[in-house]
Amino acid sequence: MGTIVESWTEWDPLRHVIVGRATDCHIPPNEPALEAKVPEDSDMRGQHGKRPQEMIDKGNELLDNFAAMLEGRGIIVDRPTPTDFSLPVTTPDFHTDSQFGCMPPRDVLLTVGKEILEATMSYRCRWFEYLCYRPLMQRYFDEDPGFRHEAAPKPRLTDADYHDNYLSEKIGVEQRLKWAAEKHFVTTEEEPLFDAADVLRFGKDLVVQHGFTTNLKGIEWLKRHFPDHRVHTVNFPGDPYPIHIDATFTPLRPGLILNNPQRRLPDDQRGLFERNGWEIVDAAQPAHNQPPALCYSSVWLSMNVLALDDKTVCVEASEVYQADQLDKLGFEVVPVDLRDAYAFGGGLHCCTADVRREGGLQDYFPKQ
Ligand code: DAV
Repeated sequence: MGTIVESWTEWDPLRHVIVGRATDCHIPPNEPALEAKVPEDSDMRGQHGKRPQEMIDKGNELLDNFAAMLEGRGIIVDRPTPTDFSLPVTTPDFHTDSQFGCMPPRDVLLTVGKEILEATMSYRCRWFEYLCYRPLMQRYFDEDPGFRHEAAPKPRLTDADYHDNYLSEKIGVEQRLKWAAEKHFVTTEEEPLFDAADVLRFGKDLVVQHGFTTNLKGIEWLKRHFPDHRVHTVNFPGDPYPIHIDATFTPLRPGLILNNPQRRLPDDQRGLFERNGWEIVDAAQPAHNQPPALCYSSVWLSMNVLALDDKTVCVEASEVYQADQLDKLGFEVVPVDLRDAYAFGGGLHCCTADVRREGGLQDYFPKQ
């Protein structure tokens, strides 16, 4: 049987998925979006170039094992085709000396129903990342007459896209938290920008994080692009480096969301969930005090879980507190060894993108 593209939620039964690769992953040279995101005390500051081959090999081994486990459960798994990430990106508007990688398809590809939408992205080093997925998109297009392949307008990413006052490594966490609370993020409103990983799918409702990688114009673009959906803007003031919603707010099944206790959804944004009887619970503490070496993400990848259906969740194997919490909430927990692949772009949710989940379009928030 050929491919069918269709997925409306984060938790319906997973049947077909893309799992990323660590191959050729680079630490990109500095650029405005990265200057703002790489934590001030990170070991990545001042470094760039291809990551050590033995770390890449280890990352690929873990990603391959994860893919094989999913296949063992009857899920179809596809993989991207890495391009040469040592190549620069040059457009009429900007130049950067190298690219990034293709470990986190979740950042680039947004599956909504029968559509897969390539996000604009906001990092110059990630401008061409969609190319790694084009062989798959072409095949899905050939195999599934209902598949809608879409791409958001490529952004220009000139200096006008970034606020100057974020371009310093000495801002300090206090100032960052103040800015986050004021919704002053590194990206300006010059043009629509969004990463796919800032969007969560709840049937007829899409919940989108406004932060470093997605601006209000990007959210407005999504509203116009998905006129049959209700698009809700959220933000999480407790996060000094707000990129991607998937280590902050994690829906697990209808009625239940895990929320990062350091990045709680503000009270005035809870109405939609409360009116419709959804529970938002604090996620368990991460098992680690530090992210692994040369990693962009925080320790909260602990809650970057992948739901295989509304009763079964993949959790990183060392995240014992998160696993225990999910067990107590009634889930079957599938432990997956992935920590040594985090540095290539994130956790279990990041390194996957939905092609098909069973189930049709439903309204989980009838009381708007
Ligand atoms: O907490 O560092 C990571 C999100 C990756 N998609 C964090 C956010």
